[in-house]
Amino acid sequence: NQPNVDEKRTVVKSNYLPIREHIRTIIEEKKSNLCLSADLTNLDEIIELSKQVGDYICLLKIHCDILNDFTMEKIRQLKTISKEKNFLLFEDRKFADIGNTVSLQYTKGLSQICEWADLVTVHALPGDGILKALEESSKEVGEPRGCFLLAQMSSKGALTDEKYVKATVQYAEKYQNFVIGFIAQSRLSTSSNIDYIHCTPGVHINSSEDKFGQQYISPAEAVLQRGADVIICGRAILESNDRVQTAKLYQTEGYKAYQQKRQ
Ligand code: BMP
Repeated sequence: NQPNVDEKRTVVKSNYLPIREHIRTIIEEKKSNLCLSADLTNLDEIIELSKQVGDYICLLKIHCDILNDFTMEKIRQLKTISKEKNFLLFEDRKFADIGNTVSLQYTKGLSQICEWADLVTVHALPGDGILKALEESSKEVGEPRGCFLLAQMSSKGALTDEKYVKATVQYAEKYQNFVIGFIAQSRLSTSSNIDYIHCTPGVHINSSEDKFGQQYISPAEAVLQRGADVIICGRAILESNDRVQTAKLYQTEGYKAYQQKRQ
């Protein structure tokens, strides 16, 4: 006997913190505001890596459409590790279509993202129907789900100008339960007192750019100058000689700045 939607919502209320609060709690408990961007093409490798670095991160971000060996069984294994190690799973899907299509992309197909991803990324470009559709679909699962709206991108030449950012913030305020924060390069001013979580990608200590226009700043700059709560690091860790030690380094650097900012 499957619980109906209302019963599932009761489960959500009784067992889980709202997702924004949950992330803040993880950050404090684990002393980590590091999101590892595990941009690898092999899910088995991500599973192994998550066991090694899971204690040092608050979020694990993946791109499930680059995985050569994606199966629901493997992604459930990753989900189990995320619960054991207390980090949230984040699919960087960058939804950007009309509501009806994104709702299918979110819940159906080979990857059934909504079933396992605590968080996803969404572009505001199509208008706020995209958020209505994703939020509605998210209520079909028995766990809290949320999204980050892409307000500003780290890549050179991004078209996210001031007007676009302003409109994005307005959508976030309209869907404040589902939109838990932003992917951004600066602290965005909002008209409510909601503590939106700001995540900043493009973080690297030893590099300032890549050959395709990615632009990097240091963890301290991301947090203290740009106002990030969470730093997103991919190749800085993945391409290092020792992924575990480097993850610990970014954890330390990121959290030191996070504490400094919140004092
Ligand atoms: P790296 O640290 O290796 O440059 O990877 C950054 C990650 O963050 C990638 O997964 C990319 O898709 C994502 N990202 C980004 O770099 N800039 C943005 O503005 C938004 C992103 O999601």
